[in-house]
Amino acid sequence: ENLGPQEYTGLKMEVVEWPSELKEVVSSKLAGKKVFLVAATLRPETMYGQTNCFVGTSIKYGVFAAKNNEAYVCTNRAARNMAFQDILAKEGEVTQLLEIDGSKLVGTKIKAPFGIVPEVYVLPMEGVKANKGTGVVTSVPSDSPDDFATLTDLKKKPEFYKIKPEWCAIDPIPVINTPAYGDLTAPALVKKMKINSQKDVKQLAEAKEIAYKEGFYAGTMIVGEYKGMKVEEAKTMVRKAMIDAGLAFAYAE
Ligand code: A2H
Repeated sequence: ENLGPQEYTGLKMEVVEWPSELKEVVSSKLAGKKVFLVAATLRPETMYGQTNCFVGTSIKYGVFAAKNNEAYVCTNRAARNMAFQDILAKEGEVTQLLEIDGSKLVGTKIKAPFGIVPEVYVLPMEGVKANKGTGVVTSVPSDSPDDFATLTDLKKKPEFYKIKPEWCAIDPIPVINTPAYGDLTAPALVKKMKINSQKDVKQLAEAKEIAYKEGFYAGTMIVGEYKGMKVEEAKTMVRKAMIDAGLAFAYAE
């Protein structure tokens, strides 16, 4: 579907607290490392509105050695791509310190770089693809219909999804105003298009397209350092600020 390479922003979400089930193995295998879940995003300017992060519960993730005693959680496939972009510890080499099932990552508390809510939780999403980006998706329900539909599902049935209600307690945060849909573009579109859940993949694909175009070409930032600026201009500036702060890196595939 994409011609040419996709230029993502790899967002570094530092682990603040592991789920109790992982604490022992992490303290023996990752001792002394700063560990980050790395989310691949095309919308760095929306990161003020992160409410959680998504992983696929049947996807296998690895923890890979990076530079400066850091380690990154992502798919093995993404780690290989990163190694050849000299993002990991040694150019061209992949060192996996630990393997973790996606289901076990759920409930991890992480930092949300540039987020108005500074710490969020890892939650399950059905549509996360193992063969795209890093397999980790940061969730911005204000501007991503997929994220909003999934978060709404989780809020309705936390027991079914085996999550604690407090992990999905944050509501969408206004970040961008669009003339057509107001301050919460994705929730407005999901409502208008009568999308009921993350399983409505066809309508969600359409909503995603509309939200993306509307946000990018007609959106205005309503929070953060670039408040008042057009999204089209703010996008590269937010991205650069994140990279300069060591909270993100360029990642292509
Ligand atoms: B975007 P493209 Cl606010 N599986 O980030 C499923 N979705 C994935 C993924 C994976 N493995 N890896 C990344 N993504 C999501 C923010 C966002 C995104 C907003 C609005 C739209 C949007 C917050 N989620 O994407 O197929 C990530 O979600 C719509 C274009 O490579 C990433 O950007 O074009 C986007 O899909 C990459 O999609």
